[in-house]
Amino acid sequence: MNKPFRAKGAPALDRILTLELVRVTERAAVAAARLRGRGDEIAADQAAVNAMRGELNRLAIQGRVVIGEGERDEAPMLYIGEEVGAGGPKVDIALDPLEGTTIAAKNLPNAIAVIAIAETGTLLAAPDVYMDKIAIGPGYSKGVVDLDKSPSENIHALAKSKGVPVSQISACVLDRPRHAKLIDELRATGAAIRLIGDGDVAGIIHVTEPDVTGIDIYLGIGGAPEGVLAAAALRCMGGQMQGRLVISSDEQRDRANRMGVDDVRRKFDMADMASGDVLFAATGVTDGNLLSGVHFGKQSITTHTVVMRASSGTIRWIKAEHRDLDKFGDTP
Ligand code: VTB
Repeated sequence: MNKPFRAKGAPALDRILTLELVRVTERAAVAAARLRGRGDEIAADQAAVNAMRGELNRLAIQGRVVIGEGERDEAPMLYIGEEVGAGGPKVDIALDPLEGTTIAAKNLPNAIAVIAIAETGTLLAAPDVYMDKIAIGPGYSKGVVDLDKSPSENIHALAKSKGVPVSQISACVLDRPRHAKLIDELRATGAAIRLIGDGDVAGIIHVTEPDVTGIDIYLGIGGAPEGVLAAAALRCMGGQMQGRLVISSDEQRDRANRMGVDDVRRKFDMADMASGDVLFAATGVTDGNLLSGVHFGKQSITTHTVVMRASSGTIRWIKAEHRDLDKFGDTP
């Protein structure tokens, strides 16, 4: 396990917030889960956003959304730069009220509601462009895999370090045409590939528990905001991750520059994307490899959440049974 670290000189986030955060993702997950499997991504996402925003505004923080639902001129709720919270210590927030909108709409595994709360100025303000990512779990020596090495080199290095044949390594990759070459190269090594439809935050988290999830490494191009959320999770759980923006137009480069990324070719380490103390919470919307989804019973609703903190390295798995159904608003 990577040694958890406390940011130099800066006070760690109030630990009370750790448990408060659970309510925020629980609320978003329940709202999204009500619309699970209805084929309507927008409605499920909007329900999750509304619920998360309502609960965030009850938290004793003065929060600023750094990674959110979009940029201010698009006027979504929880836009980048939006101030949230009921007042309190200043924090930066990265969120995705429904990560995996398509998988939720199809009721497939691993849709989650996620949030990270960090010391101000410590999260990478990533523009909504693509990011090339690589991630492995804890227990490996630093640098065993690298974004600048070929997929084949990385798989062989990982297998050697794990002490298993390459055929026992399993990689997680987003199922996209842009990954055709990557998939061919990975297959040529003899490694297995888990192709996922969406949800690379969960995909990256899954590398931290290979014995449970069957995933050793995450590779490929997904959203940059999701990359920052995943980096925040890995800072808490241990492991290694690198990411590099994939810029495909001058407009994207300008946007990245405006958001403070001067060198758009920079290879970000997980600690560059989430550099200070950070709290992270995720609640399952649909059943997944590590988190169960929301279950609606006759008299209660059950949620499953992981909440963790980088400075202490504590990881809590919280199964909650909610009996006061009124708190979730309209009942199913
Ligand atoms: C991934 C995935 C997300 O976006 O980041 C993906 O984790 C990347 O974009 O759940 P494309 O869909 O264009 O490949 C999501 O699918 C949605 O935000």
